Amino acid sequence: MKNYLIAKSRRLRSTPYTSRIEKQGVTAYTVYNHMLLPAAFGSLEESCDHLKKDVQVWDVAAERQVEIVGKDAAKLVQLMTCRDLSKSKIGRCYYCPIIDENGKMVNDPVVLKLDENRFWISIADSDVIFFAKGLAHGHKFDVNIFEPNVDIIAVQGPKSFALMEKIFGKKILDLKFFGFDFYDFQGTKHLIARSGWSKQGGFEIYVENTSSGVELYDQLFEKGKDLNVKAGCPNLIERIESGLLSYGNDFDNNDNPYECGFEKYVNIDSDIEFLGKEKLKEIKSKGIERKLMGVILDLEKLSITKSLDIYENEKKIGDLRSACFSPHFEKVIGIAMISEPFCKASQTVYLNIDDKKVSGKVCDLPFI
Ligand code: THG
Repeated sequence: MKNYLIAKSRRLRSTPYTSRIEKQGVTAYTVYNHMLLPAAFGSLEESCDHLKKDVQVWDVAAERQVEIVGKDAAKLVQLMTCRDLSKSKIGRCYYCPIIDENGKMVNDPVVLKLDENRFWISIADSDVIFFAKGLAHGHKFDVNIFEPNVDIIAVQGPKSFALMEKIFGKKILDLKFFGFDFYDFQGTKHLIARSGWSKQGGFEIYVENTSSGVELYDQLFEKGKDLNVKAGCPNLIERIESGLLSYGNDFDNNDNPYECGFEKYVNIDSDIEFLGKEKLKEIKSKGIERKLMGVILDLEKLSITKSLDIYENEKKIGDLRSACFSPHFEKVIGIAMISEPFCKASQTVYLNIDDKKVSGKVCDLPFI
């Protein structure tokens, strides 16, 4: 397949770090929340290896924030998610499915509780801000909703702890998974969370002061030389192996949270009010007819630009939504929506790829 350039414009927003990652050798972009998101720095396999061994700095400014502030902020955030936030604490992050009135997925953000009446919703690739504004207007909520100037730098990989300690001191190591706090860099406070879209450990720096943020970006590379720091980005191989799901790729507004494996974030039995609650109760009592599963294919190369049909004998039983070659498994692995009763580990399946019959097996997520 031929590759094409992406035409840049104001609508396709750059980030404060774009000029830096371009000097550092970004080789592919994707578009996420109407913004450039780096997708590769050369070989995905080499970057995956490096991410598992050392430390990478990622420009993930495209993980945009929707700020909700005001008297009814907590009510609005709770209305949008099926996860019970009634006992949520300031200084914590919460992975929250956002659900519409039909019980279908709208987004799967990380929600940060900044204050009792102030939240950031760190969104995946869909326009949550308009959903939030519509709901707030319809319910006559007293809230202010906007996209703040926040551009996240992620520091990911096993050596991220050593690198962050060099810059912010020992106390950064006290941060618990999905906790956040404020840390000083040359006189500027930055919100830092222990989180990130990899399972290799790390931090996310929510940069509000852009000029301090770009200084910090450069410092991470300066101080990380002996740790073999490299520029990177969310890695397709690592995230599929780890079972980190991607809105728009693995699931979208046609899927419900049970089908996506999000049941532990669905609290239909608590007395909180949220959109789609009755629908989700109905779905749960009927039981789901399909589920996101892993698949391992007898194939050494596959890149996906649309769903691919999955068969068992002559019957279509699902669709493959993401895939990559995994050096760990020495096969193509992928994430697929598979129908009952075929969504069980070791079910054999096949796909037609380039007019060839390719066989594979269903497995549980995560792969690793
Ligand atoms: N970080 C921030 N914002 C984001 C993402 C991120 N917005 C877009 C996208 N990623 C949202 N999707 C996810 C998906 C998974 C996780 C975070 C964001 C994640 N999951 C952990 C897991 O599955 O193990 C922990 C979930 C939990 O608390 O149980 O980290 O990456 N800022």
